[in-house]
Amino acid sequence: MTPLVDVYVGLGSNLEDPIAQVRLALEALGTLPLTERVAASRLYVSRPLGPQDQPDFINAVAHLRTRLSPLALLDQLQALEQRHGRVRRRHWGPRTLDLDLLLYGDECLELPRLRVPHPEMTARSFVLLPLAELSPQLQLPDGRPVAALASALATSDEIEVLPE
Ligand code: A4P
Ligand code: MG
Repeated sequence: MTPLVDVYVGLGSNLEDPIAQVRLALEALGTLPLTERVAASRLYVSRPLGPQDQPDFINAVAHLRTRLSPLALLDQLQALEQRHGRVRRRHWGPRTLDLDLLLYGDECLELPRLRVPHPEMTARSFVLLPLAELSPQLQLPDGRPVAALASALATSDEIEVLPE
């Protein structure tokens, strides 16, 4: 049987009650086949990266352990996006739910449908802050520590933890 692999999934929403979208999706990630949810970060609110004429985003990161292959996991994530009414409109535009596979163990994949580690993650405080919160000792496959990358990027005015 395929071994259990530690994976991290980034969640983002800025349409149709984004807080509820992200909370529901965090629950749903724990019900994927051959997958357990280890932990979920707090919710973060930030200004949109990309076009500014759209609402603020709610973001979070989930830590999962899975026996699914990378592409089988991506299929599950995309099916979950569809169940949340995801409509693909413009690139970097508003969305009800965006699920990005950030890390799949220590694997580096450059497939037509899947690039892991997620190529934008090291530039995004809304990914690095929740990731460092979940796993302060985590390193990228190239050895860079996530916590150091997060503190290099973090500025308190562009991203905040959502009060519980
Ligand atoms: N794909 C390749 N690698 C991956 C991966 N590691 N995880 C492919 C998930 N998908 C991956 O995705 C396009 C294709 O990427 C998929 O078909 C998949 O096979 P998409 O979500 O349909 O397209 P998109 O929304 O146009 O682009 P993308 O790249 O998902 O956008 P991003 O990079 O996720 O950015 N601002 C804030 N504050 N917070 C946000 O969460 N998100 C975005 C979207 C923009 N601004 C934001 C936020
Ligand atoms: Mg995406």
